[in-house]
Amino acid sequence: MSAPELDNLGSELLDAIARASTLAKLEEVRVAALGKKGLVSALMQQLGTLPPEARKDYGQAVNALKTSIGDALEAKRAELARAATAEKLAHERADVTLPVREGPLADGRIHPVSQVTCEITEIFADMGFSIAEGPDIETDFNNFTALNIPPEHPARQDHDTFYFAEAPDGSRPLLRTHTSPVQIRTMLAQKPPLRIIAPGRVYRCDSDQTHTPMFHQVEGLVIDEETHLGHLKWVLEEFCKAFFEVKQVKMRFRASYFPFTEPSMEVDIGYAKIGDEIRIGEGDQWLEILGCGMVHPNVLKNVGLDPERYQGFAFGLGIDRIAMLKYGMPDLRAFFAGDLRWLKHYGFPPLAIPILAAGLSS
Ligand code: 2U9
Repeated sequence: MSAPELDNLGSELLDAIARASTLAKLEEVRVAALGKKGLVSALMQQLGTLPPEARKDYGQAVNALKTSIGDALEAKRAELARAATAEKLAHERADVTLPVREGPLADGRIHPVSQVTCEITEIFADMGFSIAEGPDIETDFNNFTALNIPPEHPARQDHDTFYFAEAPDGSRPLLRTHTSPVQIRTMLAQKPPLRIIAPGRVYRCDSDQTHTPMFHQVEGLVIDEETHLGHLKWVLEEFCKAFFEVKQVKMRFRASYFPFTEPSMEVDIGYAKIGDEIRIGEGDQWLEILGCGMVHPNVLKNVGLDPERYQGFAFGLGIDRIAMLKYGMPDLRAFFAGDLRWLKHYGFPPLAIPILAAGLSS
């Protein structure tokens, strides 16, 4: 192709570029001109057929054509893209006054058990307790024997334990019936002084209006050299005041029996019933809310602590029950039914994180 012919071709291509009215049409022109099987490639292939002295000029001319077509294509592409944006801006409108669409923060709810567990841990953390956790599947030793409940002890029957099949070594794993094995593990792993609470799921083969086969407990344990009942009473009283968000509480400690504590006590809290509402700290009625005592010397011995040197107190309470009491939820079984209507009604907004200084439930 001669130089004037190349010039002609260049003008035609530039014309085609100028006429392209859409990005798609421009792309067609680009492929026809610069694509692998396009015009410029074909021109380059002719290079070999020319006499050697003509090749340099021809090559330069084709390259110049390629550059000018490339530049024109890019300029046109930018122009068409600008025009497309301008067209969109002219016709599409965003109403910035519309309310923001509600996301998961508006719809999601925290289960009352999670919320109350959080409230309880916040209170004890403030008193210097650490949070301890352990597995749901436990050994017989950690759940019973170490806690002064030997194999033939009648308390084993009270616990309605879910057992797994016997292992080849004759041991029988079980679902923990209380969170006490967490304290056993902690005492075996750490040296006193100890100040821990163990919240978590526990399992008993029991199901009726007021019992579910899985429920939640929090237990506490303090072990030191001079720990006594006075400390226990103070801790529980401070806990009740903080949890029920009242200035005063009336508490009654009744002698009781647990294999793992001696002496053992059940604790009642004073309340008044006004209509359907229960007011803690007022009135003259009593409600049992927790159990406690001084850790039995046998339990200390079982984890290798000298009861002559160390003593401590422990307590346990049911999270589900105390949640029902604080937030006026009448039916325990609804807790685990997975009914979204219930959760919407009784659940907590995700960012209502309990903070003592701000008032737990405010
Ligand atoms: C160790 C030593 C002692 C934990 C204790 C209770 C009393 C208690 C019940 C309350 C209602 C369980 O949820 S509930 O059914 N718990 O009354 N728990 S003392 O004593 C321990 C724990 C661990 C090593």
